[in-house]
Amino acid sequence: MHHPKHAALAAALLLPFSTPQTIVPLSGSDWTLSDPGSNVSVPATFPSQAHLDLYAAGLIGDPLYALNDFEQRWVAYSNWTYTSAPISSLNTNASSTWLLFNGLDTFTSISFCGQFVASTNNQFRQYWLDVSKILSGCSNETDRVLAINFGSAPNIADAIASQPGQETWPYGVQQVYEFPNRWFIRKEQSDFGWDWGPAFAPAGPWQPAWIVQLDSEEVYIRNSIVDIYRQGQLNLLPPDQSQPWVVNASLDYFGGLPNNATLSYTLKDLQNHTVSTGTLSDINTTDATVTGSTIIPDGAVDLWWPSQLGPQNLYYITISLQSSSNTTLASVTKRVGFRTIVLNETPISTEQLSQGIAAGNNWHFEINGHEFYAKGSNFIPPDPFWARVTPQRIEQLFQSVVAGNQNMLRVWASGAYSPDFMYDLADEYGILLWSEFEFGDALYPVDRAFLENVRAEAEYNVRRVNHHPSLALWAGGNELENLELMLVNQSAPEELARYTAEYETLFLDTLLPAVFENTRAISYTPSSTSNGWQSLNFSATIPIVERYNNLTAGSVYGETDFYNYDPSVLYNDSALPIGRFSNEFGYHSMPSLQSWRQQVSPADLSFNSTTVLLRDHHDPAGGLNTSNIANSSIGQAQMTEAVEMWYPTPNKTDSVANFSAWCHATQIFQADLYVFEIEFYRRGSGLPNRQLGSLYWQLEDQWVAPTWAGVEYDGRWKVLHYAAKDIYEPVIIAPYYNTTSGNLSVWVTSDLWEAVSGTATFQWYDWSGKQLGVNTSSSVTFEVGAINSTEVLQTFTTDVLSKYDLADVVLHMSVEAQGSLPNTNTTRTFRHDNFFHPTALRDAQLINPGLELSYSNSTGNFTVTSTSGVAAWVWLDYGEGAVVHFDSNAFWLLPNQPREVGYTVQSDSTGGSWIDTVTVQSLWDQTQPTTVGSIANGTANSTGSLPTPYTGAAVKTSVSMLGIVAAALLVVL
Ligand code: BMA
Repeated sequence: MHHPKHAALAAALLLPFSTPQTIVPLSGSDWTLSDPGSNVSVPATFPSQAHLDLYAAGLIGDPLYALNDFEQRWVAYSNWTYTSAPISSLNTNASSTWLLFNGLDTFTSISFCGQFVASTNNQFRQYWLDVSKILSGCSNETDRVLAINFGSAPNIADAIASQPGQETWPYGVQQVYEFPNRWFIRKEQSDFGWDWGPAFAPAGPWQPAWIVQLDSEEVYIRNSIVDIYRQGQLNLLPPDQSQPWVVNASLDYFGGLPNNATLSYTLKDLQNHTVSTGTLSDINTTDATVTGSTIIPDGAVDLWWPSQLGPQNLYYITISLQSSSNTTLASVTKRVGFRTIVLNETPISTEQLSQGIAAGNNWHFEINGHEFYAKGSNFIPPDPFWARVTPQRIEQLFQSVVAGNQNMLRVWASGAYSPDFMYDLADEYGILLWSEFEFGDALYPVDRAFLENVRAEAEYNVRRVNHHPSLALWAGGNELENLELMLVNQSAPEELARYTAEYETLFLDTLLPAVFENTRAISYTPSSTSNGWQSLNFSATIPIVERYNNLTAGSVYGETDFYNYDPSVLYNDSALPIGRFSNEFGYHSMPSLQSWRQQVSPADLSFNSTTVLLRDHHDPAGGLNTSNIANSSIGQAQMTEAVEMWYPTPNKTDSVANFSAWCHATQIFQADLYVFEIEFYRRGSGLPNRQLGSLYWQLEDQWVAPTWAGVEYDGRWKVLHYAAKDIYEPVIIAPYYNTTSGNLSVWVTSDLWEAVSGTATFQWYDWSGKQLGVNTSSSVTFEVGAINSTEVLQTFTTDVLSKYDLADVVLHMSVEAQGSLPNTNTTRTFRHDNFFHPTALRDAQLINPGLELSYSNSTGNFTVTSTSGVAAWVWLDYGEGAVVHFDSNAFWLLPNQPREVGYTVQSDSTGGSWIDTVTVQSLWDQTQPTTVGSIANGTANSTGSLPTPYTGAAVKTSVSMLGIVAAALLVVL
């Protein structure tokens, strides 16, 4: 299904080609970075950002190391100039010469041949600047130097904020992380700090640039849009799937367009067979665009589907611009897919009501006319420096996404618009990208200049990425209606009307047209999270009227987000919000010891070391800096409280082992909480709220710090990513428990598109693994409808467990069902296991399960066996130097039921010897002063305290990567 070569091919095709233009790419290493103010001048690359070149030149250390987030502030407060070497190979006879920048971060003053060209002030816009006159007066080749001066974004943001008459907002509305005033500037908002990241406010030419030279009657296509939709389709409304496909294409050009130009197209499959070809009709030409459309003959193409819902069929479309005499002036090739994706927010219909769905409005996605359950997470900028994010890194991350049974990512709103290669990879892997304009957790100015700047940014990006079938939605921004307007209402209720009107000026009057005037295929919602639209009327200039809080009791609307840092919410169903879709929820956890070692010094490896505290950016009330460490301890305190409330508290003799055990314990809480929430949301697919999506916060990290991520900075999976993979299986079984009443029910949930029948089985144990004769059914057959849930057990623990010690009972439940994934004909067995324990694991009578681990060279699998009890949260760990994803991990084991575990190596600098560093432990190990075979114990050796040797089954003592003897429980068969 996946063809990596296509990404490279698509990237190569992005540059439009045409006849005798001169196109000089500015990418390369012929650049210098300087700051006259501080006398710095170093070699630079292009594209880049100043920190990266300073780091490469050895002038600053690794920005992500230790406290460099604070110590490198001077870089953000300086102005940086990127200067090219003299640009040869320019054609002095060209009729026009242009500078084309795909992204400048952010405030620039550009000069060429020593002459001022232009200033720019938006990281997200494309700029094309006519320098013909300057070049004609620049006869000396050595003078043809391009210099781009980047002003300090924090300084400029402050200067804009203090302009007389500048807009202000009520107290507490604007979320400040490290540098203030981010809402005045069009730059990645998290560059000024966020609760999961550092604040570098980087500057530089972060995207490629070119010099383009044209003859008269030559054009250059700087951007284009291909919009594919069903005839008659309107944004936000489910289209008629029996209608033919319309392809609407529009080219953005500069240069001299001859009169009466026309457009034609060729559609090819990936094997280069022509599927359809013809001319576009309804040609409309302006001084900047040429637009036309056509209908693709019936049956010519196969549909594109998200991961696990069908194949990812893709095609190449070439749009050619022709002169009246039929010479090709320019052409653009884009890889496209044929699908409809709609965010359906329509009122609940009578038919839906008769199915038991609660009144209100829908809020779910439909792919090719089918409802589906959206499973996924939230994507944040994968690095504080986009200029160094490679397609390989995104591909590795996306491999984790699909391996984790996810089909949708919400590309969160305060980073940068995703590069084309990211959409290309999402097209190939079948990952829907809910994409957002870059506004979040603040209200924004609405002066004309700001709005015009935003409009240009939105148009460029909407048109640039619209052809990707993975594009699922445009949302205006993050937490605007549910948080920002609510904060206004709290601190200045009398101003709510004014700020709501301003909110609409930007998010309805400005951004909505940027979507709807360019595409019919993609839905728009002004805010994630919201209660959806109240009315939708395409004869109005702005079709959407938002619902806000016009809610009818008993009805269900919109999406929910949920954050509660009181850890007692775990297992408390009544704490969770009931909506149609959950777009973010979460709790932070610590990264692994192996990750910490990559970015902090050995001396800082303790839970509350100053460095660790200052890298915890959660809740920095009043701002974060080295002098108010107290603020940073809020996040650490929340994680500590969660562990202490629910699990045996690690108390290892060795300090590094203790640090590692604590990091791991916070990850178990995080995973437990997310699993509990996902189980709750998924069950809702069969309840009146007809819940159809859960996207947890957050997919991945951009440095090593306590955050909400499930995938660490180098790609290693936290407990969360394994646990989410398990609970995002198509068919799951899960317990729901009310501690007060003792009401225990177990439900099967399926997101397959056909009803499936199967068997659920139940067996109670004590922690030693002895089966208990608890009076509940041992097996139940069931049928569960398409994207639905059904109860398979209901009992009261107060009743059936009255004779038992609640701290010594565990219920194992499992489900087996026959079915098939959508759009496949293969029937297979879907299986899932789960465990229920009526008390907190802190109070449970955990015993040493006597875990054994072996590795078979012939199968390439590990085998884990519990020899003497029920093992909770079994964890396979491995040393630094590799990134390995086990097929399953963080699972529970019953005694003497070995589990084989395969793995995928994502990267390996150990020459395969990571296998010797693999260890296994379970929650019981947290109760021990030392952890058998853990990597942390290897370190303990170096400080003199030997780990307790394992004395169970035959062991091979192996040498860990650090050259230290670790009692790895490894038997090589
Ligand atoms: C929500 C998100 C992010 C934030 C996360 C964790 O607020 O939208 O802005 O990072 O929760 O606090």
